[in-house]
Amino acid sequence: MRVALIGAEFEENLAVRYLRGALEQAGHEVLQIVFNDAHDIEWTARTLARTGAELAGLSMVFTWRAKQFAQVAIRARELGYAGHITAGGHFAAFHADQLLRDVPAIDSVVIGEGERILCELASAGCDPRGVRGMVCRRGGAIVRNQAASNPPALDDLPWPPRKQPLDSYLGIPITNMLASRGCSHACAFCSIAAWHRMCGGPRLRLRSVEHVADEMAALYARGARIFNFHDDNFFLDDADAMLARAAALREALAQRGVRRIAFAAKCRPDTMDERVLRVLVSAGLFRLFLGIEAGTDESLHRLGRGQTFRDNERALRIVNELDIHTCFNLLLLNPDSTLEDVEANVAFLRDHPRNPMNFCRTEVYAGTPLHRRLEKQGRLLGDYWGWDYVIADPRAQAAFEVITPAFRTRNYGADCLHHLVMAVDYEHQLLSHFFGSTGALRRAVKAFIVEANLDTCRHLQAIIDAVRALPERADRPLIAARFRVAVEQDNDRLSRKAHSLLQRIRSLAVQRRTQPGWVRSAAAAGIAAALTIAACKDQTHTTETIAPPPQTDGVPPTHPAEMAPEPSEVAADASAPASGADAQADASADAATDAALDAKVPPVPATHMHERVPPPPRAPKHYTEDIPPTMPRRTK
Ligand code: B12
Ligand code: SF4
Repeated sequence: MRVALIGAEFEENLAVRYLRGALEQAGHEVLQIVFNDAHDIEWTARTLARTGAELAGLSMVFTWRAKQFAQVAIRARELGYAGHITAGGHFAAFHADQLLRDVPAIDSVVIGEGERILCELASAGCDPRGVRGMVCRRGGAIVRNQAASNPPALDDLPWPPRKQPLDSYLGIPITNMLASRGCSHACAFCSIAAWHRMCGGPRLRLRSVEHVADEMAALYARGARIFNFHDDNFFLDDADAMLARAAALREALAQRGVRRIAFAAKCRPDTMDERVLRVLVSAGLFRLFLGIEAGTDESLHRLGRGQTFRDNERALRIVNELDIHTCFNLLLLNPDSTLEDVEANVAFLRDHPRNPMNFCRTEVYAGTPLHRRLEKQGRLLGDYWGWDYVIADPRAQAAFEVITPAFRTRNYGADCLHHLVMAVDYEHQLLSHFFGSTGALRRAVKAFIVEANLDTCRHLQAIIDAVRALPERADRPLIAARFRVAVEQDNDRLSRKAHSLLQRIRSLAVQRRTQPGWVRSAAAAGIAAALTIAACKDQTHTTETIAPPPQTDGVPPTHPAEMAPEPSEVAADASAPASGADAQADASADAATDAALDAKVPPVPATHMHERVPPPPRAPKHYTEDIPPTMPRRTK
């Protein structure tokens, strides 16, 4: 059967690719349609309508994009698509009844991991009635079939097909992996814990070390040298068991001839163990996404994180001592934040400025304890396409209404400043790992991270101070717009620095790769072949993006960002903060930067460098090896 799978693909979408692997193994022909942007609804629907696929699967994982996927289904029907449309992924599964009630274009919904269920649906000729794990319409009613369990043995699943050719950074091919599914924790805001509760079965399933190493070795043979692990928590709670698993992985990779690689993983601060990290670093670990989430015990408790402020401090100290590129996100605002707590979180950021970070408000996802609590308290606003809420403390709510629009271009979108900061540190770490950096470049990179973070703290503190002094009925959109002017001025200045650093990093990488001595040692380390394979590939982003808060259709508050005047409208306003004080603020930021660096950043032996070679080309916005948005290949 011909099956079309429609999903986002910002890196390699492992959800879609695992499904594709299972369907292809069962003998089906799969067309993967990449749908990354609301502007592509029409193109995606047309492409689907032209495929002639008997079965179409929508990967509705992200809540904030769910409506766009529904629109694709509706538009494809208008264009005459007559195949069976099923939807899967977190959003679809949590809202199966609502989707089937409200979107007639969708025929059925899959609850749970879809490999087996989708194959059964295809073998049943797209008749969902006898397929476990499906919800569908029958007569006028919505019927929920018997539940299906998630695949218990991950080693039995076929490997997901990867991009051809692989993406690359600094010319080094990168791919994405999973060594486990699920998570043994249960944070109040998290979809993952809720998802595994809904799907049943064990909360955490591990692949065997041998199976992971086999897949990595196969990808290594294809040229992959950077492995991005998407496990929700790569580390086990039992540190001794994790130590054994880490050592076994290192050993298994060595036995399979996997030499110089770099891999990235996610980690909770309280499951971090220095012994484990040392083993993993020796196997190639170079990057961690650390679940800091909040900078005070009060917030951590409210978020149900089960970790403390001390765990966060300890974890940051260890990763920085081991020189692992580590970034984190802070849920700066949550439904019960007080202004004092927001300020304490900003103080945490100010005290820990060495790692790239971003921050946002805690969003509410279906099935989570947070969702249940707000629902019980009658505080949920909006609808299931994107829940909203008002923070209980009006001053914290006021801070949110000012911070979100003021930081829109600093926090959101692939090219925002905080992602640029992550990209600078990420690429520099890769440079150091594979080619070697220089002392001067390293110092410039680390100083830049501190400068950008302290600049963020300075603006946040200014907003908190302003909010504290505001009368209750103050015009928040206007105040937000004034702060936005100030933040965006600094965005421009810092973005220029970021791009200049990226240029230096990329130039040095290109230069090192072509130096005769380096080529010899790269050949010895097994990197040269990978670089040859990647020679003409673009880069994609590795940063952890954050989605903006939902734009509520229903009850207030109207989203402040929508109401904020453009910066140009208020730029001339003499009372706008910071513009006159820029030089002074910069000087104090510089002084703080220097102090933080002097105190903490270890020196690196200097080697020689040159900076003349142009950087590699930047990534196109869309990509798939099957159907790029601008060039539909297959028609009926
Ligand atoms: C990798 C990843 C990303 C990558 C994107 C990868 C891509 N798609 O290209 C990046 C880093 C870019 C990213 C970004 C974001 N992410 Co993210 N991300 C993940 C992560 C860690 C792994 C996804 C994955 O590969 N899973 C492995 C596969 C095998 O599992 P799966 O996705 O569940 O897929 C199975 C089932 O869901 C089902 N299924 C899925 N689709 C379909 C379709 C059909 C037809 C069927 C039948 C079945 C089916 O079958 C699949 C195979 O078993 C998940 C967490 C997680 N564990 O899933 C979060 C997660 C998906 N992300 C999440 C979020 C919130 C975001 C952000 C909004 C960040 C933020 N905090 O603001 C951004 C938004 C991105 C964007 N611009 O749209 C949330 C989604 C919550 C929600 N309900 O909306 C998750 C669940 C994390 C969480 N803790 O809550 N993310
Ligand atoms: S540790 Fe991470 S994946 Fe696990 S429940 Fe908490 S937020 Fe979710």
